[in-house]
Amino acid sequence: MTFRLASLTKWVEQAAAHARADHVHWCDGSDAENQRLIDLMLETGDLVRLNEQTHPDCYLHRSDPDDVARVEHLTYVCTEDPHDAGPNNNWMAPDEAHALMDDLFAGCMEGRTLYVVPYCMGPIDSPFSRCGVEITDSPYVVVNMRLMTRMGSDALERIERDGSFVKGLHSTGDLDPERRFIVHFPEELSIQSFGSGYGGNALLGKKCHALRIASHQARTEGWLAEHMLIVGIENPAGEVRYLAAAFPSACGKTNMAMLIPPEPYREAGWKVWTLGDDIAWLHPGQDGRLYAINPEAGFFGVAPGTSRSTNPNALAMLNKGAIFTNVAVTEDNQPWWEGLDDRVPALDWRGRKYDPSNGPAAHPNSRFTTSMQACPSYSDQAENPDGVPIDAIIFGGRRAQLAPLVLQARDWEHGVLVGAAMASETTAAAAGQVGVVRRDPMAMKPFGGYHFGDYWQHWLEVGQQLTHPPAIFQVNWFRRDDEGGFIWPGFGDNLRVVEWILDRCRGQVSAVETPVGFLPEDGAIDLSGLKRAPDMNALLAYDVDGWRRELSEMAGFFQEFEPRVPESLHGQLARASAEIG
Ligand code: SAT
Ligand code: MN
Repeated sequence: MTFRLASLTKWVEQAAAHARADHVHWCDGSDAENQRLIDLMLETGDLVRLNEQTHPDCYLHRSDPDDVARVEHLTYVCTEDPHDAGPNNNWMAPDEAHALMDDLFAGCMEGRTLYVVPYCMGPIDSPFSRCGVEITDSPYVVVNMRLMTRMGSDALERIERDGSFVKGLHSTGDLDPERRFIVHFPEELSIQSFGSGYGGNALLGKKCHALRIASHQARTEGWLAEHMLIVGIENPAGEVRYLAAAFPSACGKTNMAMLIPPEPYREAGWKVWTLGDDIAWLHPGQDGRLYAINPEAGFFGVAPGTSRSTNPNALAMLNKGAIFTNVAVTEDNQPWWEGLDDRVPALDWRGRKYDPSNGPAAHPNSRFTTSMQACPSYSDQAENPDGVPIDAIIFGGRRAQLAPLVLQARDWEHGVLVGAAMASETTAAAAGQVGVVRRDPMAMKPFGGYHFGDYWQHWLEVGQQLTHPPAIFQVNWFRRDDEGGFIWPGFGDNLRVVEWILDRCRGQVSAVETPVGFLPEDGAIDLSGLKRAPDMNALLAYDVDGWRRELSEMAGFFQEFEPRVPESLHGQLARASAEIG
């Protein structure tokens, strides 16, 4: 490479000098480079080769046992004005954060190689894509970024063309949880992450760039960066409609993104096409519709629970060229996790002889990384630089009670209320207690790069630009009965609900109107072919007292974001409360 952007070269030189890196390596993203890094990690023990017959080119990484999830309490948004970060973020003054991080990075790469990782979020030739460069001392990060983004020479060329990029500086440091910080400077378009090698903390293109920094950029540029899967649903007539769906981490986004239709649907000709499982960048189009691209190029999915019955497409793409993190292995060195099958693993995620008294064999947040192209349901529209038009937006949470299987918002403005008030039980994807209900607006609680009040206002403004806005829905696959069992079968059968959603979008079915939105009429959800009919009365019940409490909790939650909560959200809430009485 002859010419390089001066701002990029200068930043790399400064970072290398400050961290006292032994070598600097500019990544080109080639197969040969990838192989060299893998060989290096096999030597150091950072990777373990898996069974070459059953899983060619697949590797296992065992992380530090204290470094297995995102650390929300150590994640900061550093804006000049603390109010701009909002109560939804931890805030630190930019000067203070720079001083803290400068200290941590000083000399931290002594004896190590510094990798320069140019990447593009989104199709290389899309006007909606945005680039970044991650500096890291972790070869594990490099090989994961190569699967998760368009990484290497093409991205570097685009960066030189664009003249701008998001700066991400990362070091695993000494993996000391006391010296671990993930800090964002949205106003400088930069990220610094120290002390963790885990996915969302270390693969900076993902949550740090494509959500926290991008949501800030999106606000100034008039689009939305969202924690959403993108999926195409093909009906028996061959028409494909696209949906975007937001769920908190570890609530089944990957499964829904590559859903296999249940038997009668498959026979009738329904197909599901995968465009993304985690992040969507949404732009108002010239025609007044909303268009989506997936900024990522790979999946970083939760392994436990993935099986031939729950997600056969995922299993099919995990046989070749996949990286596993913190899963268990069988006697013959195949990756294994709870819910995969009934084999007994030999070693647990820490590499110890498996002993059930130590807990699960695979870490509950163990992950696989694969390229999107390996997915059997990969959509031929995934590389479309213009994105795909979205007919419906779905907000989903994990709630044992109250939230019905599906509900449709009255319109965009009401839909923004539905999204803003989303609640879900916490999962193992973040450090902390699991199973506690918390409000998670638009599933963006951990990922919103600015004040949620401003964010909801921005959603409303984007809606105003759309003459044909997507219809907005709320779903809950996770309702439980008195014995604690799930009432709805979930997984592939979720297509039954999606069919109703698509029918509603096209005005083909009527619905029951309640103060909190539209519910399916009796019998409107097709249950044909189900072995056991679920209790639809329970799943679609409208519990007046429960909703009255819920609305007052929502009002209390919005209080935290005053004075920046948009007037129309108050209006929507007041309308629902008045109708409930
Ligand atoms: O760890 S990640 O942030 O990459 C995945 C997730 O929590 O959704
Ligand atoms: Mn996610």
